Amino acid sequence: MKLTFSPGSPFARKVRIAAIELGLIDKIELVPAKVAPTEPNEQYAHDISPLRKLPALILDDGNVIVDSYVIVEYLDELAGGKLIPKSGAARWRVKSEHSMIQGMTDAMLLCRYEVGVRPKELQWPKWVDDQWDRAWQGLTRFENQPEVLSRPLDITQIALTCVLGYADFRFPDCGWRKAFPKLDAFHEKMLQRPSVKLSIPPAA
Ligand SMILES: N[C@@H](CCC(=O)N[C@@H](CS)C(=O)NCC(=O)O)C(=O)O
Repeated sequence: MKLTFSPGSPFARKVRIAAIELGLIDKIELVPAKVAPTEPNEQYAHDISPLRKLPALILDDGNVIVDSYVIVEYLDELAGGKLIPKSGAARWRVKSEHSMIQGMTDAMLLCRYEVGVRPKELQWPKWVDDQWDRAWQGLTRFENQPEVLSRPLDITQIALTCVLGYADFRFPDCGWRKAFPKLDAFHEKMLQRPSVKLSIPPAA
């Protein structure tokens, strides 16, 4: 299998951490890819995904799985189901938590694109503030859910680690550690895992 990725992508990082935790990383070749808004990558659009987003998992039979959640779900199934509960209330709780963190990560990424990619004269600060508020309110929600932070490893915790790592990477002065001490302690604990440590985004 091949996984398209970039070292700074929080979505690709989630898949990489999951693959390591599931013991599948040796079956996956990491393929660096460059995709960005307003920079058409025709080959990627044609061969991998018309959405031009990474990560994508290219299976040995040529089929492509897109979206980091779907990729993790696929890998989790291959490994016997360790990161996403198989049924019942726990399954829907974890999927829903994960969707919320996915939205928070999307919101941070949109802030990054607005501030770092969009021409200055077209930027809309109120819109950035609104997106940032969604991510921040989401972090507040998880700060107040200590049971999520202390249970056995699952996809919610991996995604939460990745959104916090993305905040460090792109918004190093945002002050999340001071605002969210429980998330800080959780993040420090997660950093003890080799999967988390070796996938930290490089200095921006
Ligand atoms: N829902 C997607 C989001 C993926 C995503 O937004 N990836 C970013 C990189 S971190 C991307 O490919 N951006 C390129 C673009 O939007 O043009 C997932 O979870 O895989």
